[in-house]
Amino acid sequence: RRPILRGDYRPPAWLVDHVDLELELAAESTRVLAHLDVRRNPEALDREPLRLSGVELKTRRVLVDGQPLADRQRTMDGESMVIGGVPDVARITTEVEIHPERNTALEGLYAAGSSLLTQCEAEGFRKITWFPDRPDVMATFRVRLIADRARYPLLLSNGNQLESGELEDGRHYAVWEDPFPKPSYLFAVVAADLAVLEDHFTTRSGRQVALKVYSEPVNLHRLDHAMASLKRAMAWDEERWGLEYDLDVYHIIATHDFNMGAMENKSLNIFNARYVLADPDTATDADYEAVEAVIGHEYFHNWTGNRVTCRDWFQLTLKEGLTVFRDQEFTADLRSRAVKRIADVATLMARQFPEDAGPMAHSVRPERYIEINNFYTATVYEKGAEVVRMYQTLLGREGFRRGLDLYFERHDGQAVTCDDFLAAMADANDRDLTQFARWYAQVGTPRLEMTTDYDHERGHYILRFRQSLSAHPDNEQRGPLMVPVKIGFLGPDNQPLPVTRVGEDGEGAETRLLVLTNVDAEFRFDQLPPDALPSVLRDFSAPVRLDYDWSDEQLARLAGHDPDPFSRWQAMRRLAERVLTAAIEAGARLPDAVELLIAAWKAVLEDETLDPALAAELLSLPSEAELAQQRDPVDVDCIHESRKALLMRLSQVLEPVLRARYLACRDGAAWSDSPEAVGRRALSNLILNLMLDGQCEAADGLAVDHYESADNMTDRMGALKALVHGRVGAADRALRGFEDRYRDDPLVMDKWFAVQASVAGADAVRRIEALMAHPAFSLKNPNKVRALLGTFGLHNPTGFHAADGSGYALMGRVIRELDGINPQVAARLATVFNRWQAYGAERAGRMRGELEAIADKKGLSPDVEEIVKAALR
Ligand code: HT7
Ligand code: ZN
Repeated sequence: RRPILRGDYRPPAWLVDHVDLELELAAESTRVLAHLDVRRNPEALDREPLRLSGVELKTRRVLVDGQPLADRQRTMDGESMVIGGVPDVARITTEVEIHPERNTALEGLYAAGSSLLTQCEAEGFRKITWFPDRPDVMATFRVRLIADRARYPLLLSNGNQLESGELEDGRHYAVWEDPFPKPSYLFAVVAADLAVLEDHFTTRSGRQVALKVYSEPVNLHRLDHAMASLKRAMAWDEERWGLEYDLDVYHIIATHDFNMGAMENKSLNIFNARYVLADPDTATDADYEAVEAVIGHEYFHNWTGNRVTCRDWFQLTLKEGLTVFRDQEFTADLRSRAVKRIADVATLMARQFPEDAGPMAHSVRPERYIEINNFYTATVYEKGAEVVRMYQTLLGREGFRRGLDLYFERHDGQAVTCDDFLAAMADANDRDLTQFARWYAQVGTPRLEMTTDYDHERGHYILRFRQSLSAHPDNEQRGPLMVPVKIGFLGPDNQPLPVTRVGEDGEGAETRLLVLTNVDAEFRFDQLPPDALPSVLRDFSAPVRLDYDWSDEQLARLAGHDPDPFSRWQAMRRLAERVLTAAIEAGARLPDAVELLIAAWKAVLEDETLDPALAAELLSLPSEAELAQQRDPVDVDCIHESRKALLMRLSQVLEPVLRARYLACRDGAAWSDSPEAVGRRALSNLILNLMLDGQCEAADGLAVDHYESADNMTDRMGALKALVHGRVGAADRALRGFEDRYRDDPLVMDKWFAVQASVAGADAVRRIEALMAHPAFSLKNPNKVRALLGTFGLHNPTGFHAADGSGYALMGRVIRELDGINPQVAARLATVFNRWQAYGAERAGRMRGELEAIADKKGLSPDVEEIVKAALR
């Protein structure tokens, strides 16, 4: 298959001003009647015939201005129907039949339980009707829905309801109209029998908005947190950015059958139930936070994505990077900014850095794709958010706000590009950001090498930087990036020092921003002692890898005393990585530097003034998967043994301190959603798991008590994980009890699958096979696939990489079968083989064999083919 290239973009030859749709909905067969008011685009480059996309549509008729087409007027070109001889302004009518129940790809119109739902981003609308299905074609929609009233009492589409009423044979209808022109990817329909939680929100300018959150009736009592989150998001968007909601109703629908997290369809968001349903008995604190963040994210898209949308799919980061940045800020403003920043950077490093170093590496604005669904990636989303954050770092909060205001002023109602966003930021601040544009084009994680020096003659402390890009063909012509680097210094007494650049007057601030623009950069500072300790890349001010030769002792000082909490975490991570790397290289023998790490941990554990949630972040070790990323060849078992040895040492040496902190955190532990309680649960569960890893005395009993006394899912899962991963005798009973209690709750069963899928060791493969036969498991459900197979492939290195290749064989089999069911999900799963070459000849050979077997499958989807071929290249 040939890739689609960004450089080949052409404005659409035809525009659609308005769409009238009628859907006669039934699970087996749905009839779709569409009238499109089309006209030639005056800005088109050529006079091309009208081209409509359609996939798996049974076409009944096609009319132009009410007249049937002669055969020669209509030809097929791949997924496109090309219609010649259409007047420059015309009405195109099509009638098609589609089959929601057979749609296991969950894209287009599909059956989810007893509901019918749509998913149109990126290119699902073409599975519903013939249409120029590209985001720069924006139309108003009027939608008439017809269905059996008993099966589908609820009929929803975008915008406002104009009418509804009864029809014969027990059917009913509803008519919806969306006054905002929108691309087809934001279209949505829901036909269902669901319960609703209703509330309302009054916007700053006085608009009364009805808020409706829907789920199956059994889950009605789990919708309050979603509703509260939505109201918080609406208020925050007004306060922080001056952005108000623009319609009279906002719907959120929860479904268990969904390929991704959620979808921002105009006024009719459809959500994976895991990002809607929450109560203390079934949702962990992390789930609560994720619900709030994803509800916020989809709501924020109403401006960044819907009102101003993307011109083409190469610009995806325009809406996703910006909206992730906005949701990160939402959580940071509502909860702990420090903990949120650390968690976001940890995710970036764990998920995006490997993508940047892997076979599918791409820039945040990709240059080419075969299947756009494969580009909803950590690079486009999370690195894209870092790019947006850098604008704010460079321009300041106010400058960034000016830029965003200008962006909306210029582009409301338009489909635009990342260049338009950059131009608004530059123009609103009178800044030349030409060089900054390279962040959209470069591939891989840039490297910054730093050295320090002291000019004794002049008394200058010197920082020197050299930046470099990875050796990717797309980087060959690139010059240096504009890199914002926040720095500070600690004095010999570990106190922050004021930072003054040479030539400046007065006393500088304790954190300063340096802006690198050349490959080599030098910065000189006054009034610093030669032994000042540099703290660099505070707040992770740019998505780069920073190399500097801090000594172990210096890292320990930064971990204990840096005023920037992110930098404390970063230093702690570096120190732990050093200890682990040395251990891996010495056959799982810990180096002397472990003593510094133990001391740093002890200080954190004994610091009662420290937010326990921050303490939990500081005490989290890099995972086996993260350690593997940095190694070639990867010795899976030695990494596992080394990490285990470190956990053992830390927990045994620090046992009294751990136990004391654990008990302090558990004191008065009745469930509350206060940040303080959430932090204490995070820290106590971390310590509990550590004590089991370290086989501390009586830790089993502690875990059983923790499990049995839990009045919330965070503690129940924390203890279950400790028991199961610690292979404690009581684990089986706990697993059975958990299963009995939650067997009818798919979201909680996902946790039950995941906790077992991540148990280390070669026997994991048999366990996974047995769990795949469990009645609650289904390959048709993406959440189940992610919970069991995604966890196994990504978070269970010793199981997945079992020396006999059984993990690979299992995964290969699953991917081939899943490809016929749901290519999008199969393609995601196939990325587990991405670094196959790094695992030594024997394992590499087996993994390559599986990749080849997948590539050879007859009728392989483009989704999986693109991933697998990139890995094999
Ligand atoms: N914008 C949404 C993306 C999305 C999606 C993409 C491809 C296939 C299925 C999908 N479901 C949702 C989600 C978001 O980023 O807000
Ligand atoms: Zn999004």
